[in-house]
Amino acid sequence: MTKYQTDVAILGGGPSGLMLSRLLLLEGISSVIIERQPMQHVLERIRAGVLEEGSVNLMQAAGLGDRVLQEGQKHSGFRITYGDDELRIDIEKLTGKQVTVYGQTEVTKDLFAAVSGNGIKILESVTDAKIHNPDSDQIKITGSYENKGFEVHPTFIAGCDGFRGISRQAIPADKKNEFERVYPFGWLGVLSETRPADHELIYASHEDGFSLCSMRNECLSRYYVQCPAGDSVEQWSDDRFWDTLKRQIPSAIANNLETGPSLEKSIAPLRSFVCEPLSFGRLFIAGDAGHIVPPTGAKGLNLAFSDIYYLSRGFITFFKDKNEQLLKEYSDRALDRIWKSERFSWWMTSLLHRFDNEDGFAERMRRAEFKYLCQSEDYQRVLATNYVGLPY
Ligand code: RFL
Ligand code: PHB
Repeated sequence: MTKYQTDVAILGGGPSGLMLSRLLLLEGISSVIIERQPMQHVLERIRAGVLEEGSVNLMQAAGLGDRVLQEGQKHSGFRITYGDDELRIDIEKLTGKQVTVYGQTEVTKDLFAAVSGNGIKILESVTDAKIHNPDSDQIKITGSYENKGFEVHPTFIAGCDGFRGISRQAIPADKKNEFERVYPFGWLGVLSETRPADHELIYASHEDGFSLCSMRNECLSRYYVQCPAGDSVEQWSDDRFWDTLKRQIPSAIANNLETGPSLEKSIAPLRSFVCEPLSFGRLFIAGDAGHIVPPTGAKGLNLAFSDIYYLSRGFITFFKDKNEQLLKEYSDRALDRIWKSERFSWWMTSLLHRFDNEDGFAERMRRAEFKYLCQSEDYQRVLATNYVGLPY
């Protein structure tokens, strides 16, 4: 049995856990990261692509601004299309801000490089992790690492273990409320070594379903099409994927689309979910462990980072100033921002996707909303303000 003593035990080595560990490290606060997967797997997972200014600022505060500022693409707008009609949302003109296209794989790579080998112990490929006594000072995590039992004895636990992790389950049922919407569709994502459809993102609404044209760099594209919940990637040959995408984006863009073999293909189910509160005793949960948004608004990773900002401030004032106030306020502060992003992601999803068994009324509402957006700069500004990220 190996025993570790630390200030904060961090469950999960995804972007939330790594960012927290890094911010604490800079303040001389120790942490141990406990991750179920091999870190190589975590580093290769292809997910988010769009960073809010607040997330880039947090990368800079973590001393990791160089690469994201150099290699990230600054975008000052994106397009929404409805059939062959299109509207460009000029986010820079409307808000004075831009977003940065920089893949989650790159974010994770930067964070991992800053954390590993800098005195942070990362227990990877851990099995059977368990949280004990979260509401007492006997709090600990046990599990198995490299076929040997371990115990981590921290002052606090940060549950950054994603939607399917164990930390949210450690909050007793009568001490939490969970709110959920499961959508009847998912996103089929494809990464391909092709020139992106455009230099900006295109969110395409079509009567057959939603599509998104995104990118990672000038020769690497990321595309998504709406697919029924429960579909598997085996049902989606590359040809079927490209045919669907081309049908659902404006014909002028489809006619010039460069296609090629998929480097990666995966299906993500779409869900809205929030757990209240985000803390129990000495356990604090953050990122996807506490909430999920559908990816339509590009908010998941950005919300995870704003949680980590609030939580890191809480731990730092506790360990530096012996002041627990910010930790006590963590859940309320984080939830206030989370619910606004939940609202925005749900709204974007409803506007752009097609649901099962819809009647003509739903489509008319969607069309009216698109037309109103086209005509009202005020409405566009509301969209743009949420897209670039609410302040924290
Ligand atoms: P993660 O990334 O799920 O990491 C959690 C980690 O915890 C580990 N774990 C455990 N470790 C120990 N013990 C256990 N029992 C454990 N159980 C789980 C897991 O192995 C994992 O390594 O959560 P985190 O760190 O909170 O980060 C959240 C983000 O990954 C997520 O919100 C985003 O990817 C969401 N997202 C997007 N967010 C954006 O801000 N902008 C986007 O453009 C965007 N696009 C997306 C997305 C998510 C997508 N999918 C696949 C869901 C596009 C897609 C398609
Ligand atoms: C992505 O590039 O993966 C991406 C971009 C925007 C979104 C979601 C995903 O809203």
